[in-house]
Amino acid sequence: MTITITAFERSPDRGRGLARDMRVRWALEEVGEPYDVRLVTFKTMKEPPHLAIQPFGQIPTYEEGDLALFESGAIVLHIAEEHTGLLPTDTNARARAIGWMFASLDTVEPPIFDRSLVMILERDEPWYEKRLRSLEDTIRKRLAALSARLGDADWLDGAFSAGDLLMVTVLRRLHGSGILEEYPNLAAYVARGEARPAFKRAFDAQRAVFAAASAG
Ligand code: GTB
Repeated sequence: MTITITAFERSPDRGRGLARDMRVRWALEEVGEPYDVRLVTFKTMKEPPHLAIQPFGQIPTYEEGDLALFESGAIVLHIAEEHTGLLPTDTNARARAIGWMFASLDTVEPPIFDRSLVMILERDEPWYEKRLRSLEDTIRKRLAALSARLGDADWLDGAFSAGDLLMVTVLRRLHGSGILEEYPNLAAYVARGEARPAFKRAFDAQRAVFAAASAG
């Protein structure tokens, strides 16, 4: 059955692969599943056909036969559960890998995402500098803990898993901030993720969408 995901017709990240369809593309590439992409605009994503699949009017979504899913974490988990390669088979190791998926989305991503938002939306507000500093303090706390846990390992818990896939997509959002480089093992971890052939295929595919939109 054909898998169809949704992505921005013209991503505000200008092809840097920071929007959340990137993690779904990457997961599909890791397990070798082909997929189609339905591109949506900021207008069409708030209209009834898209809202029927994604109640908050966001991307990404995932459709396959009778199944329609939203929330990038749930989509990546579904892909990982349906295929081999993104979750260990051992029950305890699998539970730990899923734990890392939640950690990336619940514990590490919120201050990183808020920092980006504040930098776009609150730059002219009187509280801007203080709020930015506070978010960056929180980010550093999270990265220091993550860095200590990763140590010299390649991945967070044994073999590369969906937990690493999500964590790398979250940390990539810090590119250009200088913060990631304060933790050399995390910078190397992100580079290791980005060097995976599946990541490169996913990245090129989303960048081609932006290039086509810019040419048109
Ligand atoms: N929790 C949901 C999930 O994980 O699927 C969140 C989905 C979400 O935030 N989607 C965003 C969206 O559709 C795109 S990815 N926003 C439109 C809207 O809410 O109206 C977030 C994103 C957007 C832009 C950049 N960027 O420009 O760098 C990066 C990430």
